[in-house]
Amino acid sequence: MTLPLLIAIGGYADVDAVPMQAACDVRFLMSPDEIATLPDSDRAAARAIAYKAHAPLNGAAMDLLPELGIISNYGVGYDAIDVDAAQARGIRVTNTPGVLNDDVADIAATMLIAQCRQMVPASDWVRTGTWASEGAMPLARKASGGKVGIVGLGRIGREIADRLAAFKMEIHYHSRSAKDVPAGWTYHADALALAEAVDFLVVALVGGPETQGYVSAEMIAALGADGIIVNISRGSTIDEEAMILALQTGALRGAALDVFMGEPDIDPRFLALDNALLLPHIGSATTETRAAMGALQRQNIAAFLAGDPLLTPVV
Ligand code: 8YV
Repeated sequence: MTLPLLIAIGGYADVDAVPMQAACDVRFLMSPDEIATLPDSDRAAARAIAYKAHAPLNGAAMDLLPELGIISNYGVGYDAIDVDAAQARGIRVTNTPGVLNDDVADIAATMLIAQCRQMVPASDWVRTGTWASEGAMPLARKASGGKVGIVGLGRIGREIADRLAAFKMEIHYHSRSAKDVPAGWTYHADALALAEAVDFLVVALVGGPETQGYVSAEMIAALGADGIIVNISRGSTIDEEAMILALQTGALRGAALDVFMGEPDIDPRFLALDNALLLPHIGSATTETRAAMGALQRQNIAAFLAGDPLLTPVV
């Protein structure tokens, strides 16, 4: 029996590659640009893409694959995929929601505490011998009891809020509409009003054109010189230029960032900022969660190939 042809784009390790190869005839590529280098016969036969890259996947790439029926994304955020172009061509798109909420929320909450309490500089204080030579570190900023504003109270935003509530923080949030939340949480219809009301902002928006620069220079100014920003969403959701300037000038106390514009080639000015905690997009990066994401990606492809309803369709 001929196996269906699957194009797997991005860095797939054996944990995902082996089960993919059991179900499909797989061509492994690193970026969508390489689709054009496949033999004509492969491009004509390809039924599915398993997508794990962050480079744009646009209509021109889809047009190289006349039998393509599904793009199954490895990740909840699918801003790299031109969903309108896929829909116009009758190509389904799926993502991996739900399975990564806890990991991303764990990272967001701990980034905020770590940034307030200066955990990375404190570790360096010990390792470099500064503790022994100079004594105690400068005092940090209290986290518990602070006012936190969650920008985007979707599935991940809600998990972050629940965790920070356990740190006795006062929860404020902004989203398109008010949500069913515990008593005492405050909804702000206006994002700027949220920034004015809180000490910390945690950004949990979806990426894409609608949220480009959503956390504006004005919001950063409103957060104030003692404010801290955490971002686990996409680099594009914050006006990065304004944030860097605010961090450089002390107009913002600190930032804890797991995502950046142009990652992994991030703006080099970040590297010189000792008030920024920088992580290499590890929100969902645990063995357990990545296994669940890979499984859900493959289940969507299998459902499509079997003609069954997709598990987690975007379109
Ligand atoms: C990435 C993510 O998918 O789910 C998302 O939206 O950003 C991550 O989990 C991960 O970097 C794998 O590409």
